[in-house]
Amino acid sequence: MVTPGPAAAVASVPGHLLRTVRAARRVSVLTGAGVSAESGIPTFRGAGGIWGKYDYTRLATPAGFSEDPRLVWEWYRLRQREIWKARPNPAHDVIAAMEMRFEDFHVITQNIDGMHERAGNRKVIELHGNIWRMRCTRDGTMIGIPGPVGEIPPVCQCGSLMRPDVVWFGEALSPAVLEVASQAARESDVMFVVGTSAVVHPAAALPALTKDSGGVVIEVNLEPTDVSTYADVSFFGRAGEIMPALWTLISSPERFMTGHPIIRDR
Ligand code: BJW
Repeated sequence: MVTPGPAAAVASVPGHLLRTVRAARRVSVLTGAGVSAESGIPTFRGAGGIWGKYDYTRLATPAGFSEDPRLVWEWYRLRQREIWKARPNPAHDVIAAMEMRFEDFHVITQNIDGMHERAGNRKVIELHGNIWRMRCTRDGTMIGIPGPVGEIPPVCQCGSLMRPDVVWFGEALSPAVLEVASQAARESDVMFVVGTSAVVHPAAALPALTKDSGGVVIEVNLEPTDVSTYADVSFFGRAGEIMPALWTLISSPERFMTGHPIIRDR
């Protein structure tokens, strides 16, 4: 069987959706671990995923941190080293280019790796924090981390333990951050949902806000997710291939497309 390449796959996008995306003013992209997979940063679930190898209750919960802060920091230092070596991939690059093209654009990411910023995005809403920040467990003092941490566990000037500035299971997301993300989702003419299993809430509910407000949802993932049940279109393939192919289609001048089968209405 011949599998269609990414260009052929995106060429099946209905003409009216393509026109909607081209005319869109307010666009958002919700990303998950899959967008960074081709940069060599592991995803959480599925084959080779982090949670298949590590116990999240010990590493990504407040109770796990209280129990063994050194272990948790060892794990974050390991991931910092991995992320430090990684480079943004073509999917990150396209998402950075989108910010230049659309008037009102937001990246809403569940990732803590800072790769969107490294690719050039400036309007990034980080739902689950950032691995390159830590905060004091006593007074909340925030400190940027310029590279993988050395001594662990890091300690604040006040003598208290520092923790990674990320959101663990059972912890509330920042209400302000969640409100900005929800508003962006509700106001988006188009939301792209890239590389997320869409199982972790409240992030997983954001695409439905776009859909319920009359916006278009376009999904890019290796496999179907809950979002696929209501997305206007889902592309199944690698984000680093599908996103550039989609971007070529979206940014090609309409006049070259006249009469082309890809803008035919279905
Ligand atoms: C590709 C690809 C390629 C691969 N190209 N695609 C029951 C119902 C609803 C909610 C709950 C519930 N039980 C418990 C909850 C709450 C819980 C939750 O949602 N749990 C679910 C698992 C059921 N949520 C929380 O606890 C949240 N907080 C909360 O609800 O607070 C309430 C509260 C209110 C008031 C007071 C107190 C509390 C917090 C969630 C925090 C999540 N944290 C983590 C760790 C962050 C830090 C860190 O990274 O170290 O966030 S867990 C992990 O999952 C990480 C991710 O951001 C998050 C989402 O994962 P993501 O990004 O979707 O990755 P994967 O691996 O799941 O999927 C990758 C996808 O990419 C796959 O689909 C692949 O196919 C695809 N892919 N390669 C394209 N090349």
